[in-house]
Amino acid sequence: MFELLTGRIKNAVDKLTGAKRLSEKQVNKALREIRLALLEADVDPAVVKSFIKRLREKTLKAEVIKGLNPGETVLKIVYDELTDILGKNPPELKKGVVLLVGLQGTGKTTTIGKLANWLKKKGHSVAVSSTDIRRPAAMLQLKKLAQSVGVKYYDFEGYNDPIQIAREAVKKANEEGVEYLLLDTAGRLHIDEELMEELKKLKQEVNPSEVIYVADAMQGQEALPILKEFHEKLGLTGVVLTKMDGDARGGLALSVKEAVGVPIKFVGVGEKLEDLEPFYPDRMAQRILGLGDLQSLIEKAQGAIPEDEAKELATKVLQGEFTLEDLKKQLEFMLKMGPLDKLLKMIPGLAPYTDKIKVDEKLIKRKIAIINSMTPEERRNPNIINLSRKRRIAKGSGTTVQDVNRLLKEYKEMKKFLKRFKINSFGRKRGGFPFKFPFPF
Ligand SMILES: Nc1nc2c(ncn2[C@@H]2O[C@H](COP(=O)(O)OP(=O)(O)O)[C@@H](O)[C@H]2O)c(=O)[nH]1
Ligand SMILES: [Mg+2]
Repeated sequence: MFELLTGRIKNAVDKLTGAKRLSEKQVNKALREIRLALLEADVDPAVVKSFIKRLREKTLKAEVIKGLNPGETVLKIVYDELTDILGKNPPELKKGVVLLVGLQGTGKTTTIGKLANWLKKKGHSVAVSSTDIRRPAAMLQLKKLAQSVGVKYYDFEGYNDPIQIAREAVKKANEEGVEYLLLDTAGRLHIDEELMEELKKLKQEVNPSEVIYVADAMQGQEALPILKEFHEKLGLTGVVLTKMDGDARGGLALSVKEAVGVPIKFVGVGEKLEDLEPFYPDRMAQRILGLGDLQSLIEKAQGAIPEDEAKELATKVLQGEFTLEDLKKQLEFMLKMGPLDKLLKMIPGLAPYTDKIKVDEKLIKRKIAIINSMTPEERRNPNIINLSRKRRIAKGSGTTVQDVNRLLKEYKEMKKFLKRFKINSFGRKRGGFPFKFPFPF
């Protein structure tokens, strides 16, 4: 979502490289480009204005930082300022009743499912309930989500008073001692008085620890005035930006904190339960500047692959003993980490190139199926696989002999590549990318 911005900012500061000192003329030129890039990324114009103003003041005052060139110096300043407008503090949810509010269809119910999942994984006790009496289907939607996450769902089917539901849900949560009660609310297509009154009363009733506004990133700047109104009436404590996986330009993410004064706490990046990321301003700033987001990547990797297994795999790779069994593990690991293109964007330096890397999960699944259809002996030593075995394997995995051949060829190439890698010593940069992707996507 920030690809365009990433490329443009980098371009602007790259031009500063080579100069010994930051001249006003040069700085102005770079800032002009950054300003345009931000506007094109749909950042709120008022936010852009104050951002550029601060950048100019800081940049002109700045001495070139020791060890950095002028371009890098400015990049560092841009990074600090970006972190600032993105909100500074890491996200957290205070224990208690968390009220989710927003317009219809922005992703409130889905986000409750995702948040419940996130909190549960962190070891918290969670219950969810819905005050959305306007659409019975909405209650059922939340009930199903709660079931798949495995958290308590307080059922108030047939009730027709949101306030009463909220009161009883809070009472139940207190009795059962749950740490978080996530409360869903009804939305509307537009702001209307009736909804605002209902939400105000709800807030009074439950005395929430958090009032979270769920905004659809695809709405762009149009979301800002609505957000402001919700904030004035309800006193929001945070924002979740959903649908950041779509083609939203990211401008809203950069505008919310500065324009409304409420921090973004999470972003939704897909329809599945796992598609929620805590919003870390510093990491987001790194990502926007194309510096990658290593921390998020590491956290994801740690969740997806047990540490022992990761070490074992790394050792094998280093020793050049990379079997088809290991390839399978790696493919499974990729699936668990979620959509690969999202992941690749987090790798430093790769962000501007990820559009060119096509990722096909179906293909990965097919490859896993092929390896699954081999005997353990064949996985250790694929040379023994003859044509008749290839036919069996293809049949067993629902693929063709060509697919099997392709996988074996790719495996051989990977192995060759890894051997070379080993000789060149792990991690040493040889110009360009520190590594190439020999993987089959
Ligand atoms: N692609 C994508 N879709 C989302 C995301 N969050 C929610 N949705 C979809 O948006 C639609 C509306 O979501 P819902 O939770 O019912 O919205 P609500 O009316 O605010 O409760 C559903 O089809 C969701 O699957 C997201 O982060 N990414
Ligand atoms: Mg809903």
